[in-house]
Amino acid sequence: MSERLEDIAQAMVADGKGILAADESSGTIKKRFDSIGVTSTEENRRDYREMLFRADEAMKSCISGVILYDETIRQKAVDGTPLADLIKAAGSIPGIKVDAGAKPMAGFPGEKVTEGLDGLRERLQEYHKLGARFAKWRAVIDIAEGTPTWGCIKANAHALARYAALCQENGIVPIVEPEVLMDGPVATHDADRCYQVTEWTLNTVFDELFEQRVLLEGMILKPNMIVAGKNASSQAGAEEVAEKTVRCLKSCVPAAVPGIAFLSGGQSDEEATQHLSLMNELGPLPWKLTFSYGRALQAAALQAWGGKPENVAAAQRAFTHRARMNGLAATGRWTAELEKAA
Ligand code: 5MM
Repeated sequence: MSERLEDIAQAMVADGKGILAADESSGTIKKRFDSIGVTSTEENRRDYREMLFRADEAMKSCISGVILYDETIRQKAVDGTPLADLIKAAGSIPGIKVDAGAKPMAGFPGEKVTEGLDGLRERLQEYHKLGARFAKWRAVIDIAEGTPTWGCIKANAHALARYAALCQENGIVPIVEPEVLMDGPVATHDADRCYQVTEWTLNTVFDELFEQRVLLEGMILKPNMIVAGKNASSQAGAEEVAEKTVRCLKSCVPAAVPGIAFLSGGQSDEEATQHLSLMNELGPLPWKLTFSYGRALQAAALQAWGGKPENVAAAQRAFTHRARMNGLAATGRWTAELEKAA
């Protein structure tokens, strides 16, 4: 495979393919495992992720890349094959989460700034040797009374740009993820407020990317969709979400960016798929629109697996189904009938 940033970025958003976000940090994967009554041991985490990466049909046809956590990129499958090699063998690209998490921001009560720039150059060099060709850094912007503030948006956008520049220096495509939360502690805002905050955030992020000399052709944007908060009294319909998201992105994201791969953020599996498909139906668009889902790709598989080896085939079927539906959505060809037929 070509090592050019532009080529890697294009491969990450190849037609009908998207990204599997399997980079849950230890705390998050524990929560996921708690929900199915499975203890979060290193072996269980390995078994679960190996099950996903060995789902051949899904991986080969629909998954262009997998975002891994530090532990996972170093882990070996039961037969001794490095998990990163399983991903490569399926024709998919291993990626790595490199941020150190969103931490309370000093002087900004209730807001967070993502840390992890110290020593990042050296970590990226090591991850490159371990097979990673793209990375991910997630900034978290919460909407509540009086927040977000300019100080918080600016600090997060600056860190994202510094991270992206370091990635590119080391031959790694940065996924730039500024997530405006739909499921924060309050989350009663409507879709228009989400639009306003997302527009503000994206414009700030692209200003900072320009200032840090980030090559837009060699990056992928991972944004939220324009949706109401999960506790809002009224939720936007699917067409409205698609129309507002595309309008917001068109006004903020330069056409030089090869692709936009959404997070699911707490939407149901089917909503995340339907929204993506509807957006692609609004084309032609200046960039590819695809998925980089965590929960919306894994929830059904996690339930089906339940930590039992005898459920591996059923869990792989559940994952393959979601991957196929999202692969169709990435080209605007998903329908509710196809969902049911399967
Ligand atoms: C898979 O979850 C990722 C890591 O989260 P933590 O660092 O909090 O453990 C997360 O960044 C994820 O990649 C994105 O939010 C997309 O996942 P969803 O579930 O929102 O589609």
